[in-house]
Amino acid sequence: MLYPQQNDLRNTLDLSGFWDFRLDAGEVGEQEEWFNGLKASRIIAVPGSWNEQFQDTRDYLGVAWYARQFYAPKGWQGQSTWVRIGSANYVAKVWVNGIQVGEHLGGYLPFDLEVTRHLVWDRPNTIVMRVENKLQPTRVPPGNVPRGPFGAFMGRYPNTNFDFFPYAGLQRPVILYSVPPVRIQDVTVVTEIEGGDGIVRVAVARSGGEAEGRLCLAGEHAPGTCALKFVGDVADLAIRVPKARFWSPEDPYLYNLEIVLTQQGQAIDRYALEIGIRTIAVRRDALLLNGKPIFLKGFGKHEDFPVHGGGLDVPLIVKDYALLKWIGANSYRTSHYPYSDEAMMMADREGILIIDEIPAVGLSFEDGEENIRLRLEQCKQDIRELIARDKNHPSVIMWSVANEPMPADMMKRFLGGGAEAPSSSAGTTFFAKLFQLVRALDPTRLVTLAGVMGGPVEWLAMCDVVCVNRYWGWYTQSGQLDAGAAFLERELDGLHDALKKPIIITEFGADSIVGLHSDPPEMWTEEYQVEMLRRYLDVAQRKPFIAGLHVWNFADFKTPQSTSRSWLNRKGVFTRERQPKMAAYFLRERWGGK
Ligand code: GCB
Repeated sequence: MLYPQQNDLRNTLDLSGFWDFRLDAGEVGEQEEWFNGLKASRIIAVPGSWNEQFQDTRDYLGVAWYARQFYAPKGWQGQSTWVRIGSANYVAKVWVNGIQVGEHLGGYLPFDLEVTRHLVWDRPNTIVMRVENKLQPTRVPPGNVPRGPFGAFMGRYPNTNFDFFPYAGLQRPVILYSVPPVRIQDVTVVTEIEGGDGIVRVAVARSGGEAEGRLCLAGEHAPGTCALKFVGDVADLAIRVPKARFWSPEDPYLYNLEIVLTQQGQAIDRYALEIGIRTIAVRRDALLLNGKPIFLKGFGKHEDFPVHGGGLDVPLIVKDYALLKWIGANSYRTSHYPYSDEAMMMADREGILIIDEIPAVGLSFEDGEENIRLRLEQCKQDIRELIARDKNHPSVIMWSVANEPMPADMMKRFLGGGAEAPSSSAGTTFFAKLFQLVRALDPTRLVTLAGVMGGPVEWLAMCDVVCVNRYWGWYTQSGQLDAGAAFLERELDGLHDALKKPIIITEFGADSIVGLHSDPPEMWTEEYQVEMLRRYLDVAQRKPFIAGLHVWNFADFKTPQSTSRSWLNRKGVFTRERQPKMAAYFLRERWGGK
């Protein structure tokens, strides 16, 4: 799952741009062979969600078809050609020149399909995709959950089991790429620190046949070129970098790693990566980056913007990282799904620490074993794909396997503030499996889940760092900031006594409507938002075991319609258009932003 790269031996062709698009509400497309090309179509932009590009597709969550033509460059003949779909939300089937080449389940993660045999070289090729995004209880994230805690009592439309708009379609680039027949199949980089030295462990997997290879690590005190020795199709190497320059938010220094495969001394494949030498660990109450305590300041975010919806928006990524720096943040969580490759690359370069989350938001355990099993399978697939995609990013320090999974008596516990004995055994088994899988796939990073108010403590006990989302003073103790803060303080002390681990408050915040003011502060005003954040920051400052604070949310974002949301979730400290609210200036002062 290497990100496609252009160099002298590999090629890429970005198929972003205008595609043909057609809704298929009656689901007749396959029968009528739309995979050969679309008639009566309209133009749509890829990447981008279909929901905001037209008025009639805003709430459409069914089947839709995408098609376009492309020439395969003749120079690619003899190579192996693939198509990489960055994200198709939620189910995709893909045809090239009328032949089905693959399908994929799950949004927000890329998949690669080999198309070499199906290409023509002397006329245009046609690529067609059928994408379907129905909200279903067995999907991750789930929707239309019978008796779901949200749909049932809040009446959301669309009926998601989560609090963001279920944007659909081809939301990230579709890239055609070619790689040599004998090639670098995968690269895994793990780093350690010994005294002032860095140890860079590299595993290179090759495929397609025999080849020798070399690796070049360039950067401060890096040793340069080393030979790769393959045993079977894998070459493992440990490189010592004396007096290495360690990657951190203050100094996000990246080394350049280049891997070359050779046959009779000739380069036949090449792949380059930017890597950071760093470690992440927990010791008693502290989160340690490169052996030193680090405090996370940042946000939960969303990929959300007018017109683009959840679609990749590169200027927005640049803008958001500039604002993270401006406000003095050093981290964020990819709530509630994996973000684009581009967002992760920027995090490496800008020195932003990432809690990388799979789309497991709104999980519940009340709808029978079969549904739970199907969601478990999807979560496992998401974990495998996410780790395969993001394992080499120094910015990624923690995997999050879920956001606010809900125990059976969720609403009672939520409103009562917890404390009762939990009825959570189905969830406990479920998460034990996910934690085990993550730790087996990547023992070098930390694992967590973001716990809901009143959620079971035994789920939090599985985490390396305890992450909790808290809204005392908003959803409960509404209008009573001091009562909320007092409750928070008691609860945090209790959690720490019970678990003896560092705690990050991964969500806290209040909605505010720009320009709405009151003194004394009332809910929905900018003052109330500031005062709520102030109280949480003050409580955290008194607790040495608090390892981080992630405000909910970085920016206002679109949600399904409901009585509890005024079109957007307005807990952003920036507006949806990225203008600062009072809360942004407050945080900037507290966090020492530039
Ligand atoms: C939460 C959820 C998040 C919501 C937020 C809110 O606990 O994790 O998805 O948007 O609360 O604003 O209610």
